[in-house]
Amino acid sequence: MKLSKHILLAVAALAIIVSCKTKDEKIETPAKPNTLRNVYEDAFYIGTAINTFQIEETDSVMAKIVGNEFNSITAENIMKSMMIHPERDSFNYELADKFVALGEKYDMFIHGHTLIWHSQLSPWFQTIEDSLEFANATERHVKDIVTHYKGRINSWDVVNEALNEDGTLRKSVFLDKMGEDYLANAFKWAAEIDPKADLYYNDYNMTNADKRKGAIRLVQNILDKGIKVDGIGMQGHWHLDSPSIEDIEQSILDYASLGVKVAITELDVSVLPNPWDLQGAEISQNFENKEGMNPYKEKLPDSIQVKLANRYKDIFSLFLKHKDKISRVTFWGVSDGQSWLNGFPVRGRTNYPLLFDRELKPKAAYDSIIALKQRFDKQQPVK
Ligand code: 9MR
Repeated sequence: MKLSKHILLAVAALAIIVSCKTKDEKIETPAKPNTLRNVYEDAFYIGTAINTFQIEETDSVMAKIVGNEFNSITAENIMKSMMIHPERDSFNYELADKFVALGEKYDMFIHGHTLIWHSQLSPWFQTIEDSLEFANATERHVKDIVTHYKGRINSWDVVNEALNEDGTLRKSVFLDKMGEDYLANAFKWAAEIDPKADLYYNDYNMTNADKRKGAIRLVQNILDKGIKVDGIGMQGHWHLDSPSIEDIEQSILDYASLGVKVAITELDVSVLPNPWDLQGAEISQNFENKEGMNPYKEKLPDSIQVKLANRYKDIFSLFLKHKDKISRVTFWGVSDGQSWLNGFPVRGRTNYPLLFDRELKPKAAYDSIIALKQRFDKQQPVK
């Protein structure tokens, strides 16, 4: 009698344990919401560029979008030399520290933009006459910043936009003072400090044949010196009809053939007229706002919304096709209201280049790339 009571108790306890376990298992594996970062998790990082108000999470809706939708961040402006190293002898890490902390809070891949760039350059660089002194100050610039974030920033744009459109080296204070060596040295200095961080060369118009050849030469020269370059960043400031998918594909293949990763680092698609056929992101170019240049002041017509969604779908189909070569796709901002393309190459326009609208609602372009990946997953053979 006593024994059977014990057996009964044991069976009951076991039943409770088993039922709890089943419950726990169910709790442990809730379906992940279909956000960009979740849906593309097994393909490549999905990133966004963020500014101060996003870093400080002042808008709760925006903060939710950044945290839920993206698993990589780039600072749109606050890590440029002018901001982070304003005086020769003083660095200003306050905002950049908050940027990195935000990325850590959301378990993100954190990208540093940018160590060496001729634009938004801290004025003190231009005041150094002596070449050796300039090289030493530049070395300190690179090394101090990389040291500060060692082990916390996952990849760096070591050099940004060093090329002209014909593939030759852009005239800049760095080229002027240090010669071509500034390129290899910048990569060498960064690698010496944080060998685990991925080091990128980043530029716009990387689909143009001459510039592409120039970029390949530039990176190959550094690799030939035994200095590491981990990746090439194609910025991706594109338009509804250009560049062609074929040119984008050829560029991805050409860059990957160097044995480096390819990242799409600043993706946006302008929907506005581009009468000068201007490509890229040369910010010294700015034109007057002439009649007809700002056709969608109030609202984007449905027909263009659909065109944009299809363009994004085509671009992402290509990225998925080459996902083995692509490390990260980063949008240059979260919402249309934030985009630099409202001011370039014509000031004061209303552009619609991103995935979230001015009210922070996901656009048709957002739905199209989510649906694309879901279809893609269904077609993949189950391993
Ligand atoms: O989006 C950035 C914009 O807010 C700044 O005013 C501009 C100033 O240089 O830089 C923009 O970002 C650029 C990036 O740092 C490098 N590639 C081109 C981007 C668009 O100009």
